[in-house]
Amino acid sequence: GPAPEADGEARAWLKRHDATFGHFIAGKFAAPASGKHLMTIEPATGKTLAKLAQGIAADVEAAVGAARSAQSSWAKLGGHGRARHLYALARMLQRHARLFAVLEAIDNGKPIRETRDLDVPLAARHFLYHAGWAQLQEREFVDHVPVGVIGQIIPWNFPLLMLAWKIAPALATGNTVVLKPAEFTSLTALLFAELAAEAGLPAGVLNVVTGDGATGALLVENPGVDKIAFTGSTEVGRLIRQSTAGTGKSLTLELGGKSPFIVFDDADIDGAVEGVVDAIWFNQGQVCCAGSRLLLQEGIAETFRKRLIRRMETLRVGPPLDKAIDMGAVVAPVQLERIKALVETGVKEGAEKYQAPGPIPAEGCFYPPTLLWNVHPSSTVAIEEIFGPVLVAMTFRTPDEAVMLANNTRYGLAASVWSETIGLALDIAPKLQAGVVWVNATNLFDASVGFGGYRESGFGREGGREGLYEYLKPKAWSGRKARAKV
Ligand code: TXE
Repeated sequence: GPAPEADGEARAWLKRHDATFGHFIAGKFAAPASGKHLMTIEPATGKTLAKLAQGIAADVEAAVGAARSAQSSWAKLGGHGRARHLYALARMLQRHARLFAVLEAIDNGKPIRETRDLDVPLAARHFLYHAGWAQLQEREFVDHVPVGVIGQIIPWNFPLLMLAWKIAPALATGNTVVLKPAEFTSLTALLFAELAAEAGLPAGVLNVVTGDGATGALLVENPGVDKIAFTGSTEVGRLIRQSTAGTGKSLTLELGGKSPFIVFDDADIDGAVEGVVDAIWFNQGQVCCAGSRLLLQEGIAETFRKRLIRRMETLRVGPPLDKAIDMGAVVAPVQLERIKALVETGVKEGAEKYQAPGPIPAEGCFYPPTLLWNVHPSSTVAIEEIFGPVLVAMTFRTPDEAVMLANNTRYGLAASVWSETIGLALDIAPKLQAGVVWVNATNLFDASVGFGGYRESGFGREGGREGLYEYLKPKAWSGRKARAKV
């Protein structure tokens, strides 16, 4: 197969920083106020990768202060001025695409093929798209003003891409940002902040404070923050909603999911099998909108099971920098244990377990592609988000039953419908309670399409025109004609 991607440049960057990082505040690295660090590991090997600063209140205050000082001049720069910076950020990502792709793969455990072909180019595209909006702002968003200082908390499944989803619309509309990346995967955010400063982004416009959930909570509570934008677990989303409820802060939440993947008897079965591979084994299944519940119409269930298992036999699990693998490592030991425990529960509750038979590296956080068959709709694995490479399957008889099963969840992020009868697909799609419905497709994203959930998957949209409104406040103007002086 192809040679593994060389990691020299990424290792050299780590070495240049002695693999020890401060926060990034007001345009430069700042030593943590506590002097305390947390370790981040390389999930594929279990080895320590870097020391990250553990942010305490003083760090958060410094970062929020820097963002506050920078905000009015950033807003006054105007749409065209900010667009120039967003274009520069996109070009910076493109210029260092390989370094970002390799560092992301090492830090997160995901395959280099995905970081190279998806995470990094989609992040760049997000900046390009929002540069376009920045140029249109004064005409398209008349009577709107920036929200101000935005606290953004992101998860570990798409560290760089979630950074782009968060900061591009915020900066485009004249806000400044304090970003708290996930403790497992903060390195590409630190690299981004460093290179953004080199690319001329004014100091204080983007600040990065690292640390665990306690640091995130400090950012949420900081009175200098005007809005919180969060992507992560539903549990933490609920906490953040509670703690911002009594304040003037605005909030958007992008939370968990348990998205249905519905296949009707008349579907293109091979196409749908490939769809499943993408829906649940892309990014080791650590995808908020993963098609994690397979709903099969009874007539094709057995054929589908056989073809899916045959396809699973071809999936390769291995080190992230190996270009021939389909799946890398999950992000951390705690997630691996969580996945294992949920699969055990599924089996105890009556599911049949199939796992891809291919070899798995002995060290590191690897877990095979897994199918739980004959899952009862009320069993734990049919309800809980597993957030790993585990698909649960169940069957239905009629379209009405499919809709009922699909909507039988507290979530509502995405849904996928497979049928060669367009009338059937178009009848089902509007009945599904989800922020996006894909027909004969899955995982289609674009910077121009607002992404977000229904119900406990959260509220607010990222991307598209609607995503920009999340970072703007309407401001009505009215009055009387000034009295003429005589
Ligand atoms: O998420 P957390 P975890 C789901 C998924 C996963 C589970 C646990 O099911 O298995 O959550 O993952 C910060 N105040 N998703 O525990 O804790 C935290 O530091 C403020 C789905 O890693 O939600 C990190 O930066 N911030 C999801 C971010 O929140 C807090 C992606 C997300 O971590 C905080 C991630 C607090 N009290 C997990 N506690 C998706 N929908 O994409 C933690 N954080």
